[in-house]
Amino acid sequence: MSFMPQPARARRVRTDIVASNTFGKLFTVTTFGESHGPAIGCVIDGCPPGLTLSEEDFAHDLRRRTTGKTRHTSQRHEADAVEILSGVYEGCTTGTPIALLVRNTDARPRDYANIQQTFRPGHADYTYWQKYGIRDPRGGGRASARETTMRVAAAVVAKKWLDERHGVRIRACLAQIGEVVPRQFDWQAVEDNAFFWPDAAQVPELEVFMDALRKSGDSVGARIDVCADGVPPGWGEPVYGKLDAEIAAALMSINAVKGVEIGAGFASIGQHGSQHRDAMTPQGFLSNHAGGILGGISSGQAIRASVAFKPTSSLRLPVAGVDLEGQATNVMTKGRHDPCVGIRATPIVEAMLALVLMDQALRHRAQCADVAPVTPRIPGEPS
Ligand code: EPS
Repeated sequence: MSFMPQPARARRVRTDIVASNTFGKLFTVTTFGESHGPAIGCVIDGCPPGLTLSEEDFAHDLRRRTTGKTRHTSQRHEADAVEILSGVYEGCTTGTPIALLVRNTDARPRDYANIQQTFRPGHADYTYWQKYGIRDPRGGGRASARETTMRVAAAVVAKKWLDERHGVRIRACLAQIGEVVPRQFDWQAVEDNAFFWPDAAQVPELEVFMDALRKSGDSVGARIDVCADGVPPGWGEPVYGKLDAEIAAALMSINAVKGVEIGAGFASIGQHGSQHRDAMTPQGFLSNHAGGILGGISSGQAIRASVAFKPTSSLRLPVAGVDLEGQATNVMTKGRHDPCVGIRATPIVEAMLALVLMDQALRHRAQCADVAPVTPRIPGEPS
C-alpha cells in the first residue's frame, strides 16, 4: 500500500453537498443558467400530478417581473417566454420532473468587457472570484437577478396548486423606496402602476423621484411587503424547519436582500407582551403581530413578511476599487441596470413565499394528513 499523497483524489469534492442550486425538500426547484449565456432554466421535482399547466400560465408573472417595461427599470428587453420541456402531458402535470427553459434573447456581454479585470464594489464579483477562482463577468453571470426569472416561473406552478387546493392567495407590494412611504394603502392600486405601489395618488411623485435618481446615476434601496391569505393552521416543521425560518431563508436568498421581518419583526423589540400577543376570540384573532406564525407553525392568520433590498451596486458613477492583482483602480459599470431593484422584486418576493408554502404544504400532508383537531379553526385578523 502506498502512503504517497494522492492529490487528484484529495481534490475530489462532493458537489451534491456544496452546490446550493436546489431549493425545497418535497417540492424542489433547481435553477441553472447565467445572465448572458444562451438560456436559463429550472427543474421542478415533486409537483403533484393532475395540475393543469400550459406555457401561457407563466406569461403574467414573468411579465410582471421582466426588465424594460418602463424607463424606471433595466432597459434590457427579454422575451421571457417559457418552454415546457417535460413533466406535462396533454396539459396536465404528470408527477415527473417539470423542466422549464427561458432563452436569453437580449444578452449583451460586451458591456462587461471593462470589468473583467476589476470587481464592482458592493457586487458579488469579488466574492465569487475569491470562492471559485473563476467567474463569469458577463453581467454578473449566475449572480445576476436574471436568475430570479426561474424562481418566478417555478412559483407559477406552486401558486396555482396552492390556490386550487387550498385557496391560498399571495400578494406583495412595494412599501418603501428610499425614504418615500405610501400615504394610503389599497391592494387594488398595486397592479395598476409600474412600481407595484399601493397609493395611486403618489405615483406621479415616485416618477419624479425615480427620474431624478436615474439622471444622477445613483441607486436606492426599497422595502417589499408580502402577505399570504388562506394558509390553513398547521404548516411548518419545528424545530429546524420552522415556517418563519424557511421563509426568512428563502427571502434572504433573493439577490440584493439585506433584511427580512416576519410580522411585527424588529418593532417587537419595543413592544410589551400585553401588546404583542394576538388576542384570540371565537370570532377571530384581534391582531397579527406574529405574522401568522406561532412556534414555527402557521396559525391560520395571514402570513406577513417584509423584505429590505439594498441599492443596486452596478453604477456608472466611478468608485474606488481593486483589480485582479489587488492594485487600486477606479470602477464604473456600463450595461443596463435598475436604479432600484426593489421595483421589480414584488413578484420575486411572492414567488419565494409561494415556494416555501408549497413545500411545507406537501410536507404537512405527508406527516399529518390524518390529524383532525377537535378545536374549530379561529378566523384570521380583521382585514
Ligand atoms: C442585473 C443587471 C442587469 C439587469 C438584470 C439584473 O442585467 P445584466 O445581467 O445584463 O447586467 O438587466 O436583470 C435581468 C436581466 C432580469 O431579467 O432580471 C443584476 O446585476 O442583477
